[in-house]
Amino acid sequence: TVKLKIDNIETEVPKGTTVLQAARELGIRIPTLCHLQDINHSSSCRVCLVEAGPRLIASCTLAAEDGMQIKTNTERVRKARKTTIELILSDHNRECTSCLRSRTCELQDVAYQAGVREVRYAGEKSNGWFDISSPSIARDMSKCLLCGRCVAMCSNVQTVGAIGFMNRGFDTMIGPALDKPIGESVCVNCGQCIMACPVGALQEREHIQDVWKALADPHKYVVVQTAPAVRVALGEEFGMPMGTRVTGKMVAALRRLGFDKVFDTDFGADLTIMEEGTELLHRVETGKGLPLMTSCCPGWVKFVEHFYPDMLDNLSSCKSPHEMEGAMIKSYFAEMMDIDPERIVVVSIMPCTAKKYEGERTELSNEGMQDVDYVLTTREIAQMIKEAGIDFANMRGETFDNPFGESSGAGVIFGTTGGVAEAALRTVFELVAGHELETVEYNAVRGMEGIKETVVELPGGKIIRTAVVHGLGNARKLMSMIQKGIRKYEFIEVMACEGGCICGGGQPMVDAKVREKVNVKAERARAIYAEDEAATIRKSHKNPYIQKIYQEFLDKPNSHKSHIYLHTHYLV
Ligand code: HC0
Ligand code: SF4
Ligand code: SF4
Repeated sequence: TVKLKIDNIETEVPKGTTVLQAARELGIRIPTLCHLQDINHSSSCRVCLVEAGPRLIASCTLAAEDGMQIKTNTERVRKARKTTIELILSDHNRECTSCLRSRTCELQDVAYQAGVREVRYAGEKSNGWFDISSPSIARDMSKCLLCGRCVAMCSNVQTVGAIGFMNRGFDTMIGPALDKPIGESVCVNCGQCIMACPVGALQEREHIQDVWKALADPHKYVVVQTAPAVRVALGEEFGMPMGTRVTGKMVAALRRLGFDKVFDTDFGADLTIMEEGTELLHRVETGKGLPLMTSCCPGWVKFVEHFYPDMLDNLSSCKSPHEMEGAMIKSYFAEMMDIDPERIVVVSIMPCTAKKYEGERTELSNEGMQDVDYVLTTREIAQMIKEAGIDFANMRGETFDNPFGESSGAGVIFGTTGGVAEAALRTVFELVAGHELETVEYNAVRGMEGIKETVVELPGGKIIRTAVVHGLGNARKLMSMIQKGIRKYEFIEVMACEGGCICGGGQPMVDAKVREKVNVKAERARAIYAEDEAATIRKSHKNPYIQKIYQEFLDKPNSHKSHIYLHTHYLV
């Protein structure tokens, strides 16, 4: 350990601790913009200045040393911080009132905390490009601070490297190489760069107006479905504590917005388990196409297309749950209700920006109709609820509509890392055994470790070695071990975002300083598992509406009809 004094308070911290951390532990809040715990340590914004003897120095990269005397609150420090922030603001598009990060903007917060009342410098504005070339991600370069948080996220955590620093000096910018539009880069649309951005420079492509328009059109039959992870995060947008489950309130609010039916994507997840579990058993029996890799995360699918095209056949042919559900809404449900499917508009509420891209993929359509018409993020639906003047926090809970309203606990855990694997094992085991089993929970695939493994022996002796990874950097490590032959598996679950969909690129923003105190992944995952425990049905094949859809429409898993509607093939 080392001993130092910060603002005359003596403290002892482990060697390697930064002055910024040491100060925070003493309850001294040094403002920062570029610092993102465990991800970005570039000291590029220089807002976190402190006095170390005669020097003014950035505290986020300054290692605490024995005998240091640090001052964080002198006239000189306060003035220098203010000047730094004013200089950042001088080159920033300050249309705050109409910015979608108004309220969650960390630059606003830092300027407010520092007491900035004027911007004394008239900066020349840098590149003001608004890039909407991607179906998922919009870049407003007039707001970029060059803090580098998005670059660190995309390169170090996700190992995609779609964006980086370009040029030097005043012309420095962040973007894809050669200043290409992001839609033409290797970006996989995960949106983790948005979650890292402290301001409104990176955003989702908004589709709120399209959905309002559809809702107002009397000729359209507009149905909505909600992903598992949305119900454990949406409350945060309305001031509720992280990890609050708001399923009932969410359903009630959606009904109030005017959707004709409010369905649950968890039903689609149950359907996916039936199809993918059957596919897994088939591959294990024939020994072909192993390991089977999950295909429900469109960020991961695009990652495979770009970086591991020779393993495309290992991806499950199953469409993702919300796409399966969209296909069933426009066929089975349309038939049942005698509605022309061309009139139906399917809106998916997802924690994810990549789902916007997925929704537009032509592989996910049928007879020229997209399975899903619009994808809105958790943040966008919160915006619509606010625009409609709905008092969300005080709503009385309601339940989903059938036939896609009933789901199992297995469907809901899809929202967290390990959930798809656990849900699949619950069903696959019983399909093979032919009788009910006590085991419901598979703890080995739970938790936030980067790579998790479990081995399950099926009745009859076949073995399913399962690996679960989250975060594309971890996925790259796993793929490399598989390609080198160091590891062998039958089944692999990959979610592009660390933590799984609960921490997807469309979820409520969490301030960098909150992330230092709260384990966002763990809080939201706890809520997901609580939702599963509270469910009366815990296994997908026990869902009576799943049994019904096979009896009335699909026949059996992997049937000819399910191949038409529920499966696809990615070719690149
Ligand atoms: Fe997910 Fe999904 S679990 S990808 O993370 O599989 O977005 O929540 O909706 O489709 O069900 C996201 C979350 C989903 C899908 C489901 C899967
Ligand atoms: Fe990188 Fe994901 Fe952002 Fe694309 S969406 S630039 S892959 S972090
Ligand atoms: Fe989207 Fe979930 Fe994949 Fe993240 S992990 S890209 S939220 S599907």
